[in-house]
Amino acid sequence: MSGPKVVYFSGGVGGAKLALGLAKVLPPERLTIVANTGDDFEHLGFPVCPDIDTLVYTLSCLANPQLGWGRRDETSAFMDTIRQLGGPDWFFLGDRDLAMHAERRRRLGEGESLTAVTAALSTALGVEHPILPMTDEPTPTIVETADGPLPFQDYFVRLRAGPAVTGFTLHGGRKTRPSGAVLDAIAEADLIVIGPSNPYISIDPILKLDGMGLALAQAPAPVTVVSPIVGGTAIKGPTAKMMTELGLDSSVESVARHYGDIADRLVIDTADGASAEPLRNIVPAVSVTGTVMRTLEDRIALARHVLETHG
Ligand code: FO1
Repeated sequence: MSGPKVVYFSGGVGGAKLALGLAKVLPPERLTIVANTGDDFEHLGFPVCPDIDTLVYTLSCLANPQLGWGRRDETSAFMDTIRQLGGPDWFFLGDRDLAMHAERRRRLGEGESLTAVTAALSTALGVEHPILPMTDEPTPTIVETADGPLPFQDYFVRLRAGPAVTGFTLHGGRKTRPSGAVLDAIAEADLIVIGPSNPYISIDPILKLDGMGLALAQAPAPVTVVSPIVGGTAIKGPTAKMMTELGLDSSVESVARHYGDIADRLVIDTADGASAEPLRNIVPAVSVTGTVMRTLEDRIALARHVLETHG
């Protein structure tokens, strides 16, 4: 069985777990992964693309299993030396990871698109499934907070997602188009899956690209959303905290309302099973399964559930 043609929208660590599960059950020609690039930034002169790299390292089995981001067996000579020289050390760039950014810098400098660079680097590391940046244009997410606007990584890493969030300025406030490769993949898909990533900072940057709403509306594929909220909280990251700060309940109902216009199906965790019935007033279909992915088997089981409940 080759399965449906799936396009999967993903942020970083949480999204990458299900990406790996899907990659284990679908061949490369049946799965296209679209990565958020709103977290990307220039640091120490290098173009850093955290969600792309988290997906690449996860699918190549090179990811740091404790952190979920960065590489396993990493060393820190570069960062130690930056610190010694009085440079910024709040954002960790491991020695092996640094090579990724340096090679990306070289290729971008030669005029290659981010899509082409990502394909080359992921293939070189043994990844067979296509990972597409959502766009080739710069799309910085700015987090609006009670302390003022903050570039994404300043908010997320330097300030440890501490300041209270009041909103987001996506794509640097500019109209930004999805790449042609992303639009082609969506038009050809049998199923679009939105991963259990943060809806505001990981998925909205993809969904709110200029022309994405039309592309999804015109695509024949239904949209399945996997809830990032389990039992009122997020497994990882500040999703639940953000919901509260934005005046929302941190609940599967808020997830359903957030995606209400585009979701055909919502997958929720067994911990939220009692909410399934009322949620059907917000999204047409709701399915219940274990969504917490601790092991590779969990990831594969969730991927199979997402694919089996399709159609
Ligand atoms: N997250 C951290 O919490 N601290 C870091 O120093 C850090 C460095 C880093 C370097 C490369 C990379 O690809 C990711 C990195 N991340 C780090 C993760 C990243 O900031 C976030 O997890 C994502 O942007 C959110 O999806």
